[in-house]
Amino acid sequence: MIRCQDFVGWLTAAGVDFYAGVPDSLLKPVCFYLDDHAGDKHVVAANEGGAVALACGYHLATGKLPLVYLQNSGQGNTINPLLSLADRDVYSIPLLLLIGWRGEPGGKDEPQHVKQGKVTVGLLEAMDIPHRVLAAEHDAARRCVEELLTIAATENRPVALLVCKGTFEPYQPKDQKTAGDFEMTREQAVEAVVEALDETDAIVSTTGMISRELYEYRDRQGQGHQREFLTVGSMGHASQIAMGIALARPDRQVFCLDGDGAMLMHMGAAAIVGAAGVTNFKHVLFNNGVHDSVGGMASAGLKVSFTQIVKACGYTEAWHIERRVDLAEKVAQLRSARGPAMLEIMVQTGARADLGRPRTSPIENKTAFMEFLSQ
Ligand SMILES: Cc1ncc(C[n+]2csc(CCOP(=O)(O)OP(=O)(O)O)c2C)c(N)n1
Repeated sequence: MIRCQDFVGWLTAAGVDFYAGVPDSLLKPVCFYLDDHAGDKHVVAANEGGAVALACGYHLATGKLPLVYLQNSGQGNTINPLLSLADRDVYSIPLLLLIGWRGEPGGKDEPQHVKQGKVTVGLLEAMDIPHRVLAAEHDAARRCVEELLTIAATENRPVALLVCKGTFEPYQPKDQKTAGDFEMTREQAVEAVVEALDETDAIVSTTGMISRELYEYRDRQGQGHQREFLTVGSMGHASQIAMGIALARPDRQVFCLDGDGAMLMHMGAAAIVGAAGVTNFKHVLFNNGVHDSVGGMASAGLKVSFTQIVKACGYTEAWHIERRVDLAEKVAQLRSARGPAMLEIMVQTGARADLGRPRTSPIENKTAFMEFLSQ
């Protein structure tokens, strides 16, 4: 395994001093290390395409070679700026992509990672991006990094390092940046919201632990999983899925259970929901100020006012609550409001250590959900 300190040391020696990305569980030690050591030269971006653009901007201003980190789920978000901005046929900008390789062929992973894992290398090849798998052994890893950085710098082009599970040694962050000191856990809030809904209400839940907590809640209640669509991949798109459903079924209340990291990832969606005035669209945002599902790296969630943003986008109502006693009443108000409307619930970071994962397949989930919607 490689120590983050060594890895970042090799980068620093080659002149890399700017880092942007979206957190990933395989890259957790590096993300936290950068947070502790890179100061304002480390930006957690809204999405991976934004991270590439930030890196390009840094290069334009300094001539230096920046690093962009991401989970391979975000590879799609990078494709446009990689091909139409950084590519040698356009502005020819050198940068190093550090990609956590979920769904690596031969290993076992969640369904949303399987296809992406298979095509990760093929996509890099199609984009003509030189790449290596980062070796887990110190000297070999240093050579990988140095070789790629030399290619990037001499040929002025993006290059990529693929990171397999267990490549980096765990890193203990200096201070556990628990974002806020809130009363409710996310799981308690998810349960209380879902409990207060009607049997005909449809739910679209976001990527990560919110969906996992919802799934377990239904299991415990013996209620089946037909009432919710779990957005297991496609981070940031839950609200547009919910809007599509809400437009097609104006007779049903449609609830999007979102996370702050996911909402920030494609925040333009709020403008589209608000401008369209989708009255049966109800947005519940569980804001813990971090990307909890991949390890708890900070998002900008506590630094922006989601309620003001969505109101400015045309939502009719937007409430913000922190206390458990306010929850039931506000969910009832949200349910009866003429939307689009939002309830933002501030929650603690972290989850139960024994939180499970859906055992039904995505296609089973889709089939049951479509059947539920057709009734
Ligand atoms: C495009 C994309 N980038 C990154 C990821 C990895 N990922 C999965 S969940 C998650 C964090 C979600 O954070 P948030 O929406 O705030 O919810 P929380 O986990 O804090 O409840 C990330 C970064 C992904 N699945 N897809």
